[in-house]
Amino acid sequence: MNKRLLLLSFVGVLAATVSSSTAGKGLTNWPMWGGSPDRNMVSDATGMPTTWDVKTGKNIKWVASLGSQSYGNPTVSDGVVLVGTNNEATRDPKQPGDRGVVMAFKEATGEFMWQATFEKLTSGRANDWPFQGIASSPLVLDGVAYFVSNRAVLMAVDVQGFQDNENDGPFKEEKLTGKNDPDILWTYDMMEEVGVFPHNLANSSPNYYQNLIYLSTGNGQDESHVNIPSPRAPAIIAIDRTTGKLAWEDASPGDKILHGQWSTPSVGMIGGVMQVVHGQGDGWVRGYEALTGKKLWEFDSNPKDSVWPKTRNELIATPVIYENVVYIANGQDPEHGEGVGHLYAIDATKRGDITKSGMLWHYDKIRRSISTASIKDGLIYYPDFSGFLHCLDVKTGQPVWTHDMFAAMWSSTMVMDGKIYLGDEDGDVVVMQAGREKKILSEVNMESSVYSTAVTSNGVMFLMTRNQLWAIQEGAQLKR
Ligand SMILES: [Ca+2]
Ligand SMILES: [Ca+2]
Repeated sequence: MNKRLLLLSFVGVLAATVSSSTAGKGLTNWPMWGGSPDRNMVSDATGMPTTWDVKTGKNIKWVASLGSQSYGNPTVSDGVVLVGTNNEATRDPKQPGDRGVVMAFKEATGEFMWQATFEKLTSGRANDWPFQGIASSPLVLDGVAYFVSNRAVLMAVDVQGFQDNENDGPFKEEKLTGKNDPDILWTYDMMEEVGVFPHNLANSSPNYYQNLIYLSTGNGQDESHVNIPSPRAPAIIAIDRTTGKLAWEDASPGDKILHGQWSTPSVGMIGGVMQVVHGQGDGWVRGYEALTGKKLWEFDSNPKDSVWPKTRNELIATPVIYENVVYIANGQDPEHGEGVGHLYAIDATKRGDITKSGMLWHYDKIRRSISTASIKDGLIYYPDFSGFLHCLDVKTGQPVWTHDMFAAMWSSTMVMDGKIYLGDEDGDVVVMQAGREKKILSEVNMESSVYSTAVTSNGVMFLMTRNQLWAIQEGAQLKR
């Protein structure tokens, strides 16, 4: 390749990276958690329905059955929808019992394509909690799906499985090679390779920049909730997606991990530097130079006088990167219930300990939150675990309005088509008008808890409940 071509292809890489996070998001695919590396929960899709009905099938295109608990948010790419669930809707009697499962469906019809199932770790619930399935939302890049199994293994699999009639490599030793089985390319076992001790479940949704895949490891305490078996194991790793080898790692939380590590990394250009931003188990948010892993800054999300677990929180939400600023709220494992929370805007162009110097604003009227922000037209929308949706001015952090859903929220808003979509534990999905004026357009009950966030592709909204995957489209009619 001559120099000019090399330069052109480099510009091409930059252009692709920029376009993935700006115009056209959610129009023809939704290839990762958040739809783009910055994880901002917005879509450019238009013509989205304001209402639909799961009983009559109005505005429903198709529905697919999942296991009994589904936490791996849908991603859509290459005509395939991928979700993480458990094995309670056993599709293959030869793969019985409690397992983590990634299922693949045809985007157009909902027809089941293939599944990857994983037995539970023999070390038990300290590392791999029963019936939680797979809580990683797959990343699809160049026809390859990357996700973290319940066994804390990063999997690289062919998004078309064996339905392309080809066993793709380098890995070709699959025991199951039927048309409904997964075609594995390579794997990376975080427990074996870097000594990670996942607390309850490794759940990271992979992110990327150029050739690197970024993951939270899930390293944490053992069942005593005092001891940290692997304090030197990394909190975050980067894996080269061509070789499947470790590129860099960082273990900054060390023995200060409060509990587990379930936040997932974001990637974006901040102050001219491509950064990976990660909420870690000691309650600090950290930023790294994407290609080298060099730590650039760190920010403590807890007041200095806070005490775990009453007032000191961990970070489960995903940071959102928007115009050089990082937005994230802290919170706790849903099992810990409700409590005080904190939402921040962090100037990530600063360096070192930026807890003071990088704090643009701090909003302390939010409760514990595990949700991720939507930022659109000067406003930030942020749900909390106590059931409130907060709308703030994104520049000042001043509250604009709040809305009470009267049920716990695990999921995040999706802002698109001038509307806000948000589901709760009671199965209610509210559709509100986006903007400074608070207005409810409709509320739909899904007859099952909504723990996931709506995503879009090709004019269709995909919404997962605890046990079903719904394809929702204006004008569609499901025959029941
Ligand atoms: Ca294949
Ligand atoms: Ca293979």
